[in-house]
Amino acid sequence: MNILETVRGRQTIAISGHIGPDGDCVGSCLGMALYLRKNMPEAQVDVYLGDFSDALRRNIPGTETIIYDYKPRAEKYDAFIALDCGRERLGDAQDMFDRADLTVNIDHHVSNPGTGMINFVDGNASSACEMAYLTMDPDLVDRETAQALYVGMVTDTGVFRYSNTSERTMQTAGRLMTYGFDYPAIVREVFYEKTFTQQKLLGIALERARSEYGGLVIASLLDWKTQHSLGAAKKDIDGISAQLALTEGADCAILLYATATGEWKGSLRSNRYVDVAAICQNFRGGGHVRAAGCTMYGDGEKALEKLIGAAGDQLRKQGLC
Ligand SMILES: [Mn+2]
Repeated sequence: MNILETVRGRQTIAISGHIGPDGDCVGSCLGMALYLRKNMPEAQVDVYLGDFSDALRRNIPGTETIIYDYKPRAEKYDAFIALDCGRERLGDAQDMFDRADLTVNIDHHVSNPGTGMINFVDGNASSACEMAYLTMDPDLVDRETAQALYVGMVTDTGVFRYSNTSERTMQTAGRLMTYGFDYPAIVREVFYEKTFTQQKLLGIALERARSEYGGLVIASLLDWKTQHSLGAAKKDIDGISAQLALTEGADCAILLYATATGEWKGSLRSNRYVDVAAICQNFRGGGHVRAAGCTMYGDGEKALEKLIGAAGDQLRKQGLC
């Protein structure tokens, strides 16, 4: 697909991605918008997205032009480009998509059959950003567009570590780097950097961590008093269980943390053997086999014991302990 040819002559173009936008979603939408604004200066190009993190805002050029209130800035768009999702995850932008004269869908989710009149969907691509770049003429891409796309590639591949990273991914990323932006800063700020509160909480969770079943299960608990004294919010907890799961020899990580209302939230991760979705389904939760969550009540220590025991049961059944 050549996106300039695809939307040639269209005067009003809307761009949007999925609700709860991540780095790939914001990066692909802004990368596309910056590219079209530069190469189709006569067109009105509007981006509609929900809110996202400050780190993404600082590192993706053009976020100040995003329309967050989803109030349509055109009666009916000549073209609508959906990135990083199909029509069903567009949220409040769905109506604009349905009314547009031309709909284009660029995505990398296997589950998306292609919901536009014109589709460019590849379930093997690392990111919507990788695909967006393939629709562009490299000579017409500028540094800002390249930077926006690079952010999305970094986040969706976990800094080129996940199995979705292909030879083409690395070649595309390498090509983007030639446009000359500060790529070490992007990797640090959008992927590795944590707030001081996040660091303190992680430190406390690690310090209190228990190693069970010969190190196969690592578990920790954060009570409400600890979180409250640090002024911590839900987002400060994110990433702790993933960090626990990086312990050598560990298969399953369990973090149990209290919420303001006195309930407990379990955040579970596993590397190879334990099906954490199955565990969480027994405690008002669910998720994926390798990452899941649940809600528990009563005494925190006892709740943690139950989760540890459930992981142990699975490991025992598989003859691992
Ligand atoms: Mn994506």
